[in-house]
Amino acid sequence: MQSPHLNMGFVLDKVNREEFLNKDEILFLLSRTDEESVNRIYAAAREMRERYFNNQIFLYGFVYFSTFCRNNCNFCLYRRGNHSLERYRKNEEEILKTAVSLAESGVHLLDLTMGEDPEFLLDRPQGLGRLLEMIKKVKEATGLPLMISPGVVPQKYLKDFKDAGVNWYALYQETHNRDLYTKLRVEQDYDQRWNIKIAAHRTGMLIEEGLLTGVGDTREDDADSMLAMRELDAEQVRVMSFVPQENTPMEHWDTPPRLYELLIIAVMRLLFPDRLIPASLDVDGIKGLKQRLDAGANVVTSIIPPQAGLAGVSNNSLDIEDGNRTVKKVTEVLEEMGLAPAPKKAYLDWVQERQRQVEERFQ
Ligand code: SAM
Ligand code: MD0
Ligand code: SF4
Repeated sequence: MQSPHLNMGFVLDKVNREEFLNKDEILFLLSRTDEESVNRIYAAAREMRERYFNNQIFLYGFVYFSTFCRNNCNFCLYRRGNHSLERYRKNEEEILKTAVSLAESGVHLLDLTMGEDPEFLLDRPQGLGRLLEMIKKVKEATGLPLMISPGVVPQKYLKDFKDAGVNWYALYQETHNRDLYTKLRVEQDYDQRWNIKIAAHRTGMLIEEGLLTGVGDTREDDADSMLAMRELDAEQVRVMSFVPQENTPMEHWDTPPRLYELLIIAVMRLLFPDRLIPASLDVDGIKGLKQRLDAGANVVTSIIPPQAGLAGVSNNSLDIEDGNRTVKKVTEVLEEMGLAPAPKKAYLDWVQERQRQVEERFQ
């Protein structure tokens, strides 16, 4: 039951004073459907973004270097049970070439993402050794902050990642409802996934947490996710709408209307005003960028260079080969909105300061 005393003025005042909302208040915001209320929420989200980031947006280049995966997530194209997929695993030279071209195009960070590919996750020297070498070389060649999305790894790997120059460990729970989690991430332990993020944080990496919407999540689940993100104190938080994938158990599910994803982005901004919140190009391509920024996102993810033979995740090929997922195209959209790519130094400073805080806290 929602508390009857709640109204937009009360909740947005609280947000403006940067008091964290309770679950009822989060649910109140997530339940707004009338245009006027929703627009007020977006406007408040933009105001909060401006308070901490002015008009500056961070751009993330994305290198999905292996589409092999030992897991069988029901929503994902790369699940091991999908035998109709042509998979790839890029070699070091290809990865470096893509990384350098993304760096030259002006991204602020490189996100090295993979399926849980044993070729890179087996104990050293074969698997992990190869992954660490690659990470170090990308760091050396580009000098950019790095994010990795390797899935769940043995805890003893974390320090190696940190020492290799990794700044961010991204790992999304997708939902914080354990029953729903079990249906989505089949045969994967909830606590193991949760705990490795905490361990990564303690090792001194920044962490990204995320939720997937349109997969059977209720508003209450999503409110719980916000509370979990707060508990985790993740530096970057995200939401993506589910996009059905051929030859997967969820292929006949609908993709949800985007209004709800946008509302979640805005509510995240109100709850976590000084954190990073992505607008992913992987869900609706370049045409979906403006609305996500209008909802308060301040990072553009899944920038992918054409002609590198790389795939996205939820939209494997959308906008890639026609060069629509590039810094140039994204910058055009930003400028139309009175926004701009942040100076390189602004992003470096942000990451450095946050990492300093994390290290201080966990020392
Ligand atoms: N394998 C690693 C993992 O699962 O953590 C990293 C890569 S994984 C493909 C990255 C994220 O993509 C998932 O956590 C999920 O949120 C998102 N994703 C996968 N399939 C999706 C789909 N069909 N629609 C929307 N998002 C999807
Ligand atoms: C994205 N496809 O940002 C990427 C991916 C992994 N750290 C990020 C989900 O949309
Ligand atoms: Fe593998 Fe990640 Fe896809 Fe799950 S979401 S099947 S772990 S690539």
